[in-house]
Amino acid sequence: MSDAYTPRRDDRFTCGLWCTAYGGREVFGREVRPALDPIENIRGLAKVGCYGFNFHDDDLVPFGAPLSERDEIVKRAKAAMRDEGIVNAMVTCNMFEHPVFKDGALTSNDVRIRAYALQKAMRAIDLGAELGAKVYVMWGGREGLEVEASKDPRESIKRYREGVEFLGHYILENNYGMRVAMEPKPNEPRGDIFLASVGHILGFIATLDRTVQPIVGVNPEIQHSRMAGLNTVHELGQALEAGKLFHLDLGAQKPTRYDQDLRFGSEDMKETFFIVHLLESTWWDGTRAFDVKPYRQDSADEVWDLVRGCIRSYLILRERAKRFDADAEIQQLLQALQVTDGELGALLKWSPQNAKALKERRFDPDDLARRRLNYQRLDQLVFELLAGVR
Ligand code: GLT
Ligand code: MN
Ligand code: MN
Repeated sequence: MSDAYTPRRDDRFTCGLWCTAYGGREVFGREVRPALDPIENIRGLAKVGCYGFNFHDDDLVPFGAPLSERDEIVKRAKAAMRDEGIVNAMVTCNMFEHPVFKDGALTSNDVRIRAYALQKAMRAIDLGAELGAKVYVMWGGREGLEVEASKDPRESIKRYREGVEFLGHYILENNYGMRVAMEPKPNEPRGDIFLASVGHILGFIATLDRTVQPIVGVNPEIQHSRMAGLNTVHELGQALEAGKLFHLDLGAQKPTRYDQDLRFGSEDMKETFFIVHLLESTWWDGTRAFDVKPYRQDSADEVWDLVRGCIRSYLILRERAKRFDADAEIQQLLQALQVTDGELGALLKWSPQNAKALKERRFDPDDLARRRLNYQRLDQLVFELLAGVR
């Protein structure tokens, strides 16, 4: 049965293979669900309405598999993609699971490990290129520390830069047409992870070499932003304004806890609404990617309900975003907030003459402070719209 909240291909919803394959293993308990075959996983995601899937090298090809097995799996994956009409949108490299990465990959103090990490990453990029991935995500889960004395933070960032520049050049050299999206996270699995927020990554990108810089951007994740107690709408807004939002991981999270990866929409509906509103009202031609985990309590078939729920909640909020834009009272309140004056506005652009004119201008701050903003009404209207009574 289809309704207004049935996904279409051009909605471009995607999901990570690691999400639906998550068996429930965590620090206090082992798997609660049987392993999910990656090819079945790709088919399953297509059936619940995904346009694409995202994967780590090791999600598809088991770690250390010989080349013949890799090629065979790629063949089967391509056949499944063709049959089901699903694409590969994003590839990433697992540089956190194997014990070799226990103290970091690209920022390890051991040059042999940094070299091995680059080799593994290049192979992951090749794999993604073969399947058509447009984005290479770099989540440096192990790039951090618990023992502050163990790493010089300046040296670690230099090493990180060397690694990102190397991989950026590799992508350009091969004409893979891929862009790199770096994913920040404040902590977990490390006590502290380098490049903890969107702002850290934007600052880091500004220091990259000029050849690679245009193809490197950010992959914010709602959960990671909320773990740090930040405002995700503002993080996304700044990345968008900088032209650096290359991917984003949608999910839900209670603030300042471990990475919960809850179903999109299941926490903080208002912030989630403004995320959807921002994406829908801006230039955004990327995918709508979910990075979520089933509950440990879910049975094997319920992992598909997780993805269905994410998609449906996004589409419901998108419909609410349209209503917000069409709501006469809300729009009138928003318009009234903007005070414009062409002559004064022109003075705000720097020039020595404008500086002189501004210094001489007379203002009445008490009068300016008296303006009524109507924020009680505005926020109440947003609540009523989201609660479905408007
Ligand atoms: C891991 C992490 C995610 C990253 C994935 C990509 S793996 O599940 O928690 O946020 O996006 O490496
Ligand atoms: Mn993520
Ligand atoms: Mn997460």
